[in-house]
This record gives sequence, structure tokens and C-alpha cells, in this order.
Amino acid sequence: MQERTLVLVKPDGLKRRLVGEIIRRFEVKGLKIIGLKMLQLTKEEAEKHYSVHKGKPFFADLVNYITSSPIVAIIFEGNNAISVVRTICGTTDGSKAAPGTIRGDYSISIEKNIIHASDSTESFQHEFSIFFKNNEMVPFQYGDEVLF
Ligand code: FUP
Repeated sequence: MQERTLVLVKPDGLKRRLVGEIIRRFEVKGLKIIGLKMLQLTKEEAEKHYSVHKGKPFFADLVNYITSSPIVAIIFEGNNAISVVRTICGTTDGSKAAPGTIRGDYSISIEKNIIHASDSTESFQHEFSIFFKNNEMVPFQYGDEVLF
């Protein structure tokens, strides 16, 4: 099933110069980039993005961290994109994530875990509206879809 998902390269990913490496992993898998931007989140936007975690002990640190530098937001499209992207990310805690995943290869903590990815269609809809306007998604055809 064709799906769309939102990926954020978080401040640690950006500062460690991993933006290209992260995009490369998804691109070579066969996912299509249909939206891409660099931005500085405001506190209000960060609180909206992480609203499901409001009230949890780590919420304030999470908001401070995601607003501590610019981030890169990417919309990927592809077959089962939501679960495909989360599998490539690895489990939330980098110290437990499997080698070969992004978090498994580049993170050793739960707080600085390099990347965010939508966990459901509903999350994507909620998150998408924080980062992109509708006309900033640019669907297109490569022309070689038969190869994937
Ligand atoms: P994920 O969907 O894998 O990004 O993880 P969650 O939605 O469960 O958590 C969102 C973010 O909260 C994580 F990326 C890191 C942070 N977090 C903590 O800092 N401590 C926790 O105990 C759980 C999550």
C-alpha cells in the first residue's frame, strides 16, 4: 500500500553531519522524497509535534532538545512507507537498536536518537501539518517504478 511518512533528522543527526547518510539509506531502499526542508522549530511547534508525550517526565527535555538547533524534515512516499522507515530507524533507544539500523549504528541513548519517524497514518497527518503546507509536497514519477 502506498503510504507517506514524515522523517525528522534531529539536532544530533544534523550536528553530526548525518543528513546525507540518513537520506541515502531511505533513498536506496526505494522510497521517494516528495518534500524536504530545513527549519528551526519553535517551542510551540515542538510541543504540538510531541503532544502525545505531554505530562511525561521527559517532555520538557524533549522539547528543549528538538528546538536546540535546526532540523531537517523529509516526507517519503512508498510501499508500506511508515513501517519500512521505522524498521530502518531501529528501536527508540539507540543503546538497544539493532546494528544496521540508523539508531543502532549512530546512537547510544534514548534521548539523542538521531531521527524521528511517524508511527501511523494518523501521526503522519498530525505531524505533516506542523512542518509542511499542502503545496510543499511534490508528488512525481521517476519513470522506473517497475524496478521497485
Ligand atoms: P519513537 O516513536 O521511536 O521516536 O519513540 P517515542 O514516540 O516513544 O518517543 C519519542 C521521543 O521521546 C524519543 F525519540 C526520545 C524521547 N524519549 C525519551 O527521551 N525518554 C523516554 O523514556 C521515551 C522517549
